Amino acid sequence: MRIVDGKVIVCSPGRNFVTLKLVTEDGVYGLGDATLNGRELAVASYLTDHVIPLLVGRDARRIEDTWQYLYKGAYWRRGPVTMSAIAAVDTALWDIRGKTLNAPVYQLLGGASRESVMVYGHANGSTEAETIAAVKNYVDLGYRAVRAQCAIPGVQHAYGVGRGTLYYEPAQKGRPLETVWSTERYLDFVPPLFASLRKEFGYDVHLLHDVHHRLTPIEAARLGKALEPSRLFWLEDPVPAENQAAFRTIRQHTTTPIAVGEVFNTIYDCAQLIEEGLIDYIRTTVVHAGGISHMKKIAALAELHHVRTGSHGATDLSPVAMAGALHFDLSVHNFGVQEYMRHTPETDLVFPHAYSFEHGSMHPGDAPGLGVDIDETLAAQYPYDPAYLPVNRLVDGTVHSW
Ligand code: GCO
Ligand code: MG
Repeated sequence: MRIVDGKVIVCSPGRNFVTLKLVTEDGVYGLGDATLNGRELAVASYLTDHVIPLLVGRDARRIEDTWQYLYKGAYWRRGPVTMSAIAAVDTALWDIRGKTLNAPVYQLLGGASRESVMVYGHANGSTEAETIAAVKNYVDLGYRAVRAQCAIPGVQHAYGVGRGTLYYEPAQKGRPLETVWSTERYLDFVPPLFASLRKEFGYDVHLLHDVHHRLTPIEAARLGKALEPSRLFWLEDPVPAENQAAFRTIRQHTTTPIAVGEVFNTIYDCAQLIEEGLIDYIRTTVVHAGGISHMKKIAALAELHHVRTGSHGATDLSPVAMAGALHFDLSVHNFGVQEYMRHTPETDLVFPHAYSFEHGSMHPGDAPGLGVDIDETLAAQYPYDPAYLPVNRLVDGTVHSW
């Protein structure tokens, strides 16, 4: 079963998405998400100019061999652009395999390890009262896990403040928005916020929080400790993870569970954190971490060390990535939770899909392959619309992690 054609579809139904479509000689096609927020066209070019020409003529069934061929064969390794491109190819090949065998992808990955996968939604507010109301909205929708973020008084554009109720979108047109950050104000504000949320909702709902890479290890340790009475499901990206040994400091001081990995690309980015038991949840995704094949390896390493998965699932991951994530989540034994930020109705129309949400959980559906398609005619009505993620500065103007 030879691959005869491949193309990259870039569209913007509410936000930008890059989708790879691979076609075989039998006319079966598979899809892969290759969206890298704010750097979309770099991956599109990597695929169109360098990868698709190598795929034409290859056997679509040789998924692992193709992965290794693209990874080792490029000589230059890792990085978000390379790994998102490889991920798209890998995901598209799993889609083709499932369609050919008339089976949903999760059945090819070992079958379901659970009935459905718990997801968490994003509750954002510009005041504590608004965040409480946003959490209530998710609880009313049936969610059993909710991430809570709030604007910080005196901090302009603090991370996580939404635009609209269900569709949080930080990328914007034109030059990047410049946000301002104060660690002092943040550290004073967050523990009482979660105390209020627990007072309001009790302990039956899982609460999560994303620090978005902004603290030092000792600051993160202090926050984790202060949040212990609120029993978070996880504290996400407390510090930037380039220096993984730094997580030892956090671990020595707090039992608040730690989640890291949405910006990781390979198992090598995860190894130290997992092997030293420095984290509890690994957040890599099929789109940015080498596809379903590579995610299986990360999950297997994590399973050895009691680390569970908690894949990134923001709106900048297309429904194709969401479907891939759900097949993965349903099948791996050490699944923890899946992030689920709803796509806009425009996006859902461009990418019709079989996955569904019920009672705070999702299921990928039983359509053959990934169970997601792209309406190319409709996609063509939404041309690429350049947008950037914000850039963050400290109060004195120093550039800080966003
Ligand atoms: C999350 C994330 C996102 C990212 C976004 C960047 O936990 O969902 O941190 O909201 O900021 O994916 O493109
Ligand atoms: Mg995050």
